Formats: sequence, C-alpha cells, structure tokens
Amino acid sequence: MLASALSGVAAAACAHLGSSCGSDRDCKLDRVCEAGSCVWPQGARAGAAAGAANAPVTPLPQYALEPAQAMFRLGAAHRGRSPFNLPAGKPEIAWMVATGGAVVSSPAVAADGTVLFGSHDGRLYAVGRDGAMKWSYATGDIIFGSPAIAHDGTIYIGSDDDHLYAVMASSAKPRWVFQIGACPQRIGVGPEASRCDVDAGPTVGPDGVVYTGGDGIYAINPDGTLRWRFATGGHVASAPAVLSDGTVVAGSQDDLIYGIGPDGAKRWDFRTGGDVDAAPAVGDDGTIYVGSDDRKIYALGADGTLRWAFTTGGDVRASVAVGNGMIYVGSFDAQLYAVRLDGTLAWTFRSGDRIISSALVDAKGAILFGSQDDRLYCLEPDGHLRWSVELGGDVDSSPTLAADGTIFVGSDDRKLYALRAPSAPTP
Ligand SMILES: [Ca+2]
Ligand SMILES: [Ca+2]
Ligand SMILES: [Ca+2]
Repeated sequence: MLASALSGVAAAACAHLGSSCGSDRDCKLDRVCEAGSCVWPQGARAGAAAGAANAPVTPLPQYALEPAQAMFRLGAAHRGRSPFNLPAGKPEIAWMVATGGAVVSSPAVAADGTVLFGSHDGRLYAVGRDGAMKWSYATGDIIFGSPAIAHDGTIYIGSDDDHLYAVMASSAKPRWVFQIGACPQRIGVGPEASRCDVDAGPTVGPDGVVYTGGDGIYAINPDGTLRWRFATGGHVASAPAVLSDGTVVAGSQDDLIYGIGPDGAKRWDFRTGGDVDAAPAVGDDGTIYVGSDDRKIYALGADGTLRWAFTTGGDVRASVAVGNGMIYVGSFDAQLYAVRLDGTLAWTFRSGDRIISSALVDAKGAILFGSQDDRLYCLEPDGHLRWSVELGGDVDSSPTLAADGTIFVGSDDRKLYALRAPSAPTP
C-alpha cells in the first residue's frame, strides 16, 4: 500500500502540486482521491485536528507531508542528481563565511534560499544567499553530518554530542532534541565517545520519518519520538537511504549493509570486507550502490543480493551519484570513477589526493566533487576536466548546487564557500 502510493515519481509530483489526482494511486501514503484532491479517509486524521478531543487514535502516526526541502544527496534515494546545471566556465568565489572549525558538512539550501551547514566548531549555521549570517545554533560537540530540511522548514542536524536536533529557523531554538543510544561517554574522541555520534545524514523519508545512525539505525517520528531502533554490531556513520517500498538501507562499521523494513525488522544484510562508512545510493531501477573500506563499490538488488562489485584502489567513503546512465564515486586512491550500470568501468579522473566528497551530477551529466588536494572539480560527462577551483583546505564536503547555478561547499579551512559563474544573473 505504502509502496504503490510512493513508488511513482508522477504520484509524488502530483501530490506536491496541490494534491490533484485522478485516482487513489496518485495520492501519497494512505490518502484517497476525492473530487480531484488527495484527502485522508474520513476519521484517519481526526486525531490531529484541533479540538477533536474524542477522536479515535490511530495506531501508528500518519503524516501527510510534502517532499522535504533539502537533505544530504538531495533526496532519500541519495542519487546526488541535481535538476540544475553547473557553470559552463570557471566560477568565482562570490562570498565565504568563516566558522570556528572544518566544514565537512554538506550544505543544504532551503526553499527560501537560506544555506544551512554544520561545522567542527559544533554549530549549525544559517546564511542568506547573499552570504550574510542569519543565525547559528550551538550543539555540544563536533558536527560532521549534513542538515536535512523538512517540508515545513524544520531543520534536522546531528552532532557528536550524541543528539539529533530539530531546529526551527524562526526561533533558532530546537523544537526537540533526541539522544541517540546511551553511550556512557558522549563528548570527545575515541571509540567509546564516538559510538553514538550522530554523523549519519539525517535522511527524511517520503512520509516525514527521520532516519539516522549512531550505535544502530534509528527511525524517529517528526514529533521527536522514537519510531524504531535497530541495533548493529558497529557504529553507523552515514545517512541511511530509503527504497521505494520503504526499506531503509544503511551501512555499519560491523562491515554489513542492512536492509530494514518500515516496521524496524531486518529484511536482509550483506557482508563486505571492511567498514561501511559510505551512504548508500539507490538507482532508478532500485539497485543499491554502496562503497566500503574494502575498496569496493557494491551493487545490490533490492533484496540485498549481489549484482556486481567493482574494485577501486582505496577506501570508498563517498556516496555514489547516479545519473546519465552511470554511477560516479571517488576513492581514497584520489580517483573519481565513472562506472556503467553493468559494473564495467567507463573512465576515471585523477585528482591530487584522497576523495571523501560525494559527487553531484547535474541535469546534463556534468560532475562536481571535492578532493583533499584542496580543489573542487567540475568534469564534462565524458570525464574531461571542465574547470577546477582551489580552496583553502581539504574539500571533504559534498557540494550543493542552487537553481541559479551557485555552488555551495565547505572546506577544512573552516569556511563555507559560495561559487558563482561571473556571467550568472544575480537572483
Ligand atoms: Ca559522541
Ligand atoms: Ca569493521
Ligand atoms: Ca589538503
């Protein structure tokens, strides 16, 4: 039911545009089509209506949500595929914002143009599209993860202080704070202090449920209550992906890739030869792509069975981008790999150092990624260099592209950069 309601792009787009519909199949979740509009069946949402004191209580929370505004890898499938176009020529640095720590976090652009990102100084920052600081919010430890912005503007951010925060832009104060796990040492470095770090995503599912990791895989309701927790044998460091049938896929430092059902029960696992610190990506046909510290990129079926594995020359920590009939991912061997969907190599591009940054593929197949050689690279669809820009430190942050062609990316030089083609019209 959930699967059929959510599987179609057309259905999602339809629901987004004023919820117009031709049949129940066009409506998200369990909503039905009545007089051309998606509505909840009579009584299903009564519990949420103001003043409905005696309304029946639904057994599981149901959220009628529009798509999230932004998140790591641009969506719950983590394809890293932008509907916009990268600059044809080398962009200039339009502005930069200095923070108190490295910016590994990947920026998220809200519907109003506000750019949100975390820093190793422990703060979540909100910057206007002109580069002016709007506000910041201090968590208790380093932020590695990227913000996600729900449809209603709620910003989710994880911190190494073992908490997931739901922050409202209007007040810059948290709506709720959820502690991940019960690790005795919350702050600082080392295995004990890191086990419950919230570095994974978070990912907002099509139904608004928030998925993240720590000492396991977590599903958290939009109201900040726990939906389920799945215990893993190792730290979960990267954002879970969500398949069209609601299966949640996440990697762990116990070397496994897990497929967890929407009810929190394990459907399958797949063993790799090393820590899985890369966020999984889901192709258009449902194939799951994920890298591992065993130097391989794995392609798995939706049931967790191996389709193929491709070996690179180093750890694969970046998330795969899917677009233009290809997947793109960087490796610690300094190379960006373009691999066809059958697992054969199309081409590679060599940067000067390790690649952790996850690539973005634009509407025409151009590719953008950062490297620890301190450069941001833009490649043509055939793998030739279009341009590169040198920043002040490692570029481990995954770049984001706004509709006007502005690129946002962080660097270990503690700055967030906005890069824009000289000829681009000002918004
Ligand atoms: Ca911690
Ligand atoms: Ca391991
Ligand atoms: Ca460097």
